[in-house]
Amino acid sequence: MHTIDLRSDTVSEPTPAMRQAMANAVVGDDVYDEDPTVHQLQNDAAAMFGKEAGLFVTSGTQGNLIALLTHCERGTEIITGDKAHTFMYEAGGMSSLGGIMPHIVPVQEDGTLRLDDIKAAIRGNNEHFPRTRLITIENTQGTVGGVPLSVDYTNRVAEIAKSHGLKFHIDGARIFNAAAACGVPVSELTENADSVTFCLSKGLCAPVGSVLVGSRDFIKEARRVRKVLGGGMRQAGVLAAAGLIGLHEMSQRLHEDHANAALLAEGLSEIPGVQVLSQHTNFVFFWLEDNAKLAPKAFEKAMADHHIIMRPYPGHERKYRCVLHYWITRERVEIVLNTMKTVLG
Ligand code: TLP
Repeated sequence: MHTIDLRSDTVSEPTPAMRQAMANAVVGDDVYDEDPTVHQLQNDAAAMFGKEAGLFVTSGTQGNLIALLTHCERGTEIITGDKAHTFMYEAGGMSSLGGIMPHIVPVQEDGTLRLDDIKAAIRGNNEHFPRTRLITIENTQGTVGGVPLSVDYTNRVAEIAKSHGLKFHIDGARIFNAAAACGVPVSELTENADSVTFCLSKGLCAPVGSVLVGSRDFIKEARRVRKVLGGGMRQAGVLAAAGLIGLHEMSQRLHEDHANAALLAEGLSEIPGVQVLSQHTNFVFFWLEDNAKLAPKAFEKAMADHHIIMRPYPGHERKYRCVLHYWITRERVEIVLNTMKTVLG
């Protein structure tokens, strides 16, 4: 990658090893359930997450939607964060396609939903109310800054779900970042969840795809829902081959991205007109102050002239999100900092 694109880790491109594996992938028709590379990815993911089965899906959005549609009937309700990706950035799919109502509770600055808020949102048995079916959390929590949620917190939410007969889904788009930050295997963060979606195409660098994991029965049904959504893929082993490298190799190096994020945050804090708001895992948020030498659009243009792409967070003109990934090396972080010093100095 020639430009330094800090908008998201979704822009990360496949590594040379991935391209090689894709070229050599053994494939079959996965709608016939005959693609050995997809099988391997699904089985390896399930094993790593401590679940019985996995399903290769096209995206994180599709994985979350399939999970919700599989767990919940029409007219039921799920409890989710008011800043959760499922609520804010999935185009209302759970409602338009599944007839599912989101019951939102506030996401706290530390990325959690208050346990009391979750309990209070669970509907009682009253014919006027929709029925609560599921609780979902997001780990890492993106909108508040890529904050990792702990094993202890996750287990507490799981306990609430279990004691009320509810399903528990984790949007683990970046759960390997959470695992790296918490210093635990990913299975510890997912042990008590009924289902988890995680993305191969963000920090793990695969070009396409996510995996949904859960029980054998759940995945069997989820496979049908994926078909309904037009998500059955044919020789998907070409994509799964890259995913396998993401799962086994790239998942083990995310602490490097976290260190680079810390380096970026530290450097940004010394630049005039820049206020660092937070740094967690591979996310850095900063504020371009009113007294900065350039206004947002001019700043973005000046950076783009140096082949560096930065964008404010949707709906926040001066709040920028930088997301670190494999292609943003330490040297590139230094280039970003030096360029910003020149542009804003
Ligand atoms: N997030 C994207 C944008 O959609 C905001 C990003 O650049 O961060 N869950 C979480 C927590 C996510 O951050 C995302 C993508 C998804 C699910 C959806 O994944 P995709 O893009 O594969 O559908």
